[in-house]
Amino acid sequence: MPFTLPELPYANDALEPAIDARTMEIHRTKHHQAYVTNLNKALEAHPDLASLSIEALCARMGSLPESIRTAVRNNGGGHYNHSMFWRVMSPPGKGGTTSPALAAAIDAAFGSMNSMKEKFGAAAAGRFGSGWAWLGMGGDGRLSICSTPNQDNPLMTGLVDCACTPILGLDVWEHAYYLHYQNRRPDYVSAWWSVVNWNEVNQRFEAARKK
Ligand code: MN3
Repeated sequence: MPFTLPELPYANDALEPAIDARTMEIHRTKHHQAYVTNLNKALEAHPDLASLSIEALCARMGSLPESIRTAVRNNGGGHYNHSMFWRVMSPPGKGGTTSPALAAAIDAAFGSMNSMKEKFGAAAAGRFGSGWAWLGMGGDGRLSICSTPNQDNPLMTGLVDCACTPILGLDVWEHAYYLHYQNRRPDYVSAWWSVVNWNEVNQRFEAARKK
C-alpha cells in the first residue's frame, strides 16, 4: 500500500481540553484511515501515480485521469490535509512560539498576530459546510489566509481559489469537533489556538520560503 496512516506524535488525550481524546481517536483511525484506504484503492491501477508523494499528487490533481480524479481529489486531499493537521498540533504549552521571521511575516501581512487569528477564525467560521482554513505563503512571498471546501487544499493548483503553500491548516468538518462542541464551531476554533505547534509551523514557513 503506497499511502499509510501516520501515527500521532502525542497521545489521543494530549490535546485536551481543546480537542477530546475520543474525537482524536475516531478522527484519525476512522476518518483519516478511510481516506488512506480509498486513496490506495483509487490508485490500484495507476502505479505511476501511487509512487508520487502526496504533495506531488495534490499538485497534479487537475490533470489526473477522469475515471479516478474525484476519488483521488477527495481522498488524497483528505490524506494530505490530515497528515499535516496532526503535525501542526501539540499538547498545550508544548508548541513553542512563532520564530522572529514568522512573527515578522505575520505582522507584515496582517498587522499583528491577533489580526491574523481574527482573519483565520473568520475564514474557518465562514466556510459553509465542510472544509479547511489555511495560512500559507503565496508566490509573492507574503502570507495569506484562505479556505477550501471538502478535502481540497491550496496545493491543488487550478482547482481552488487558494494559491499558497500551506503552513498551517485547520479542519472545520463537524467530525473534527462535534462530540465536544456540537454546533459551536467558533468555540472550537478559539480553543484550537492553544494546541497549535508553532515549532512545526516555523519549519514549514522556512521550507516554503526556500521554495
Ligand atoms: Mn477531518
